[in-house]
Amino acid sequence: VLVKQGWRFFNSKLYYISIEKKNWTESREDCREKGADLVIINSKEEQEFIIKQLGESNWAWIGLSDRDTEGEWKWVDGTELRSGTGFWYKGEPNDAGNNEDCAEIWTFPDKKSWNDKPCSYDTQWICEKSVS
Ligand code: 2F8
Ligand code: CA
Repeated sequence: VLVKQGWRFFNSKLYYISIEKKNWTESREDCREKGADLVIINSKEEQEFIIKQLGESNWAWIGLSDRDTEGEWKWVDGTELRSGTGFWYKGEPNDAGNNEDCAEIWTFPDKKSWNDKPCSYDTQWICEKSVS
């Protein structure tokens, strides 16, 4: 389900939900042009807020990838996601086809969690920035 494109406010941060679709790198560039970056998800509350904004049965890029070192998931601010943490769907990240280095968030009724996907797929995305 598509939502209205634009900024929303949550816990002192602004979140941009795209309706357009771009690959992970171009999505990130769009965020940076907006003075933001792809979203970093630090809590269950933030995860749930984002899921609500995206609407059901949707998916979007988040600011997490293991492009530098396979299996080492890193946020766009350079911090590492400790292995065994985060909100991965069961069996994910599976690096399907040895080609899945970018993370998306799923909002399917039975799968509200993260998946790794080829970075080249055109996908909606979510930016986050501080309120200044
Ligand atoms: O079953 C999980 C699997 O589903 C898809 O592959 C069939 C996803 N690929 C894309 O969305 C491109 C995989 O990333 C996912 O692991
Ligand atoms: Ca996957």
